[in-house]
This record gives sequence, C-alpha cells and structure tokens, in this order.
Amino acid sequence: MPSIMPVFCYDEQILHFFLSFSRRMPIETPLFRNDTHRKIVHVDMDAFYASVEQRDRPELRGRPIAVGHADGRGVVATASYEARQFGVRSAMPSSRARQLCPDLIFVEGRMSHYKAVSAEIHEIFRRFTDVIEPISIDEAFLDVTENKAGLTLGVEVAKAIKKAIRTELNLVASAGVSYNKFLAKVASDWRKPDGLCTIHPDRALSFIDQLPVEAFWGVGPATAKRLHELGLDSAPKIRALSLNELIAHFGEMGSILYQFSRGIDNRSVRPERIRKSVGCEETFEEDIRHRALLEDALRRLAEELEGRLARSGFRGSTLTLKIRHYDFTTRTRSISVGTAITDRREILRLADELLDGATIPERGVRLLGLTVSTPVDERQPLLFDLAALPGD
Ligand code: DCP
Ligand code: CA
Ligand code: CA
Repeated sequence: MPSIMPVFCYDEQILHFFLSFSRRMPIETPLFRNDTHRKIVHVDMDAFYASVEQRDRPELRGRPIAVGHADGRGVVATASYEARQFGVRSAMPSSRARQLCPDLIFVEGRMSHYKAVSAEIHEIFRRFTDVIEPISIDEAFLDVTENKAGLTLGVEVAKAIKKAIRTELNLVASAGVSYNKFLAKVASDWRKPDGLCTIHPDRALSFIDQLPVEAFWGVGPATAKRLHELGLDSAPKIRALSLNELIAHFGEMGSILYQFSRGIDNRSVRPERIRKSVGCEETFEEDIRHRALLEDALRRLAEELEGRLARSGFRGSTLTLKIRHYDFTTRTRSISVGTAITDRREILRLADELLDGATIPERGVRLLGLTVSTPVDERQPLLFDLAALPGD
C-alpha cells in the first residue's frame, strides 16, 4: 500500500507568500538583502473563543472549558488554558477531550460574536497603524515602523495594544515584535499566554538557532520530515547548505529556508488582502489508483479544511475538488450549496459526490485538493476590509 504524506496545505496567504517569494527573489542572486529597519508586531489572542466565553460568562472563569459540540461526533475548536493542562487541544474529538478531562465544560461556539470581538480588536489596532494584515480571526501583523502614537520602539506599541485589549475588552493577547513577519510570528508564540517577546536584529540568529525546524513558518509536516531525513534539524545545519542545494531538495521552499535560517524575511505587511477562498491539498508519495485510498485522503483534507475555515473565519458556499493526475493533468470539479460550508462531514459528503463524477486515470492520482470559495457572509469580507480602510 503506498504511504501518503501531506506535502503542504495552503491557504491564500501562504500561497501568496510562496508566489511573492518566487517573483521577487531571483534565485541566481546569492545574497538576499536583510531589511532590519522595520518594526513589525504580530498579535495573537490567547485561547480566543474560550477566553471570550469565560469573559462573558463569569461562572466559566478558572474552569476547564472547551468550545465545540459535546456530542460524540463533535470536535474541540479550542480549549481554555485550564483544560489544556489536561491535554485538551484544538481539533481533538470531544469524546477524547472528555476522557482526558472529565470535568470539562463544553460551550457552543458563537461565530458571529467572535467576529464582532475581532472587529473590536482591529479598532484598537487602527489607533496605532492602518498597515494591518489579518491572518485569521484572532491574529494580525502590524507594521508600526511609522505609527500614529509616535512611539519609537515596536515593543512600546505592542505593550500599548496588549494593555488596551486587556482594559477595554477584558481579553488577553500575546505579541511578538521584530524586524520581519517570520520572527514577529515566532516571537508572539514564544511566551504564550500573555506573552510579549522582542527579537532584535543582533539576537535573531541566536534565537533562530535554538528553534526546532517545525517552528519555521510555512514548514509543514512533510517538509519537516524531509529536513529531518537530511539531518537538517536546526538553522545552523540549514545554513551550511548552499542556496542551490536547498532548492534542489526543496524547490521554492529551499529559497525560503535559506532566508529564514539567516533571519531574512522581506515580505511586507499587506493590508489590502481580502480572502476569497480557503483550501488545502495533499500530494501523495506515490500515485494512488484505489478509490478507497482517495477517500481516506479526502477524509484528512476535510478535517484540515474544517480547521482552516474556522481559524480564518471565512464562510463560503462552493466546494471545489482538485485532482491532479500522474501526468500533472489537473481537473477541478465544483459544487455550490446555498449556505456556508463549515462542517467536515458536509465537506466530505460533497467531496465524495465530486469524486464520484470524476475520472480516475488508470495510472493514478498525484494530488487531491479541496477549496471553499464564494463568500456568503457579508460581515466576513467587511471585517477584513475594515483593516484596510484608513482611519475608519
Ligand atoms: N479554531 C478552530 N479550530 C481549530 C483551530 C482554531 O475553530 N482547529 C478557532 C478557535 C480558536 C481560534 O480559531 O480560539 C484561534 O485559533 P488559535 O490557533 O490562535 O488558537 P487559540 O487562540 O484558541 O489558542 P492560543 O492561545 O494557543 O493562540
Ligand atoms: Ca490565538
Ligand atoms: Ca491564531
């Protein structure tokens, strides 16, 4: 039986980031400029849905709670830090979560409420800058090189934002500050919850050198596996390879690894992006001929897509199945339903229907992908739009 491994799952921003790298960085240029003058802040809310519920319902404070359906087939969207002590995690089946933490309290999610809270958080961001790039419902990059408060240090802006979120919204955020997005993102995760971490240019390499390669942004399970197979389990070892060697092993990702391992990430904070789709895909180690194995892959993709949809807050009513044949011929088939597609069971049902109508070549399928598009909820694009509107 062929083994299957996900190569990479994308959503628009990750895809964009790959594409922008390939366009902007000619690979024959051996030296990449390292832009260290910017001040980038990455803000990510702590246990976002669970914290909103604990804020709004005092009886839940200090208790282990999970946001999600309690029933046998439900999954945990997120858990309070009290519940995480028992090992309860996002995307875990609710039944498993209850085994780990018998006193776990399940709370039904309120998506539109979380979006409204997210919009309030963005209002705070906009007091400091209009250069805001939302990454998901609870996190964003801010370029505060120039900021409306006239603060000199990025860390001062981060502190002021955290304080405003705490005092005005009664919620806790973690923030990372550095001269680029990659490092700011890693930094915000560093001392979560209630974290605040700054990575200065002169400390970047020593910081990166202690990271597991999995912490590199954009490195998914398959790239991580390949890195480990090659003995490249840390940034110094990646730096020992030439750009050409890295590209030979990893394609475009090689160029990103080359730069990230040197603390370089010159992508700008892009405020104008409005998400139009969310998707993921899986490339198989060997081409798949058997329908049952394709169905297994769809099941994994449906689960991944459900999580991505939830994290992004994107709501769309069209599901597209992408099938790439052994010879790279690529076909897509779509189905539209009147309402937002959010649930993995619905995704899987629709995907199976699309697969039923597709031709599976004798010599097998190389890749399957699932994407949700056609936004249905007017509030969602608006939420991300707002971040792009100066001053409002
Ligand atoms: N989410 C979801 N399903 C997932 C992952 C996340 O519905 N598989 C939702 C619930 C989270 C929110 O998205 O509250 C933000 O996701 P994060 O990954 O930022 O996780 P949290 O904010 O919950 O926790 P942390 O403190 O680790 O950031
Ligand atoms: Ca979060
Ligand atoms: Ca997040």
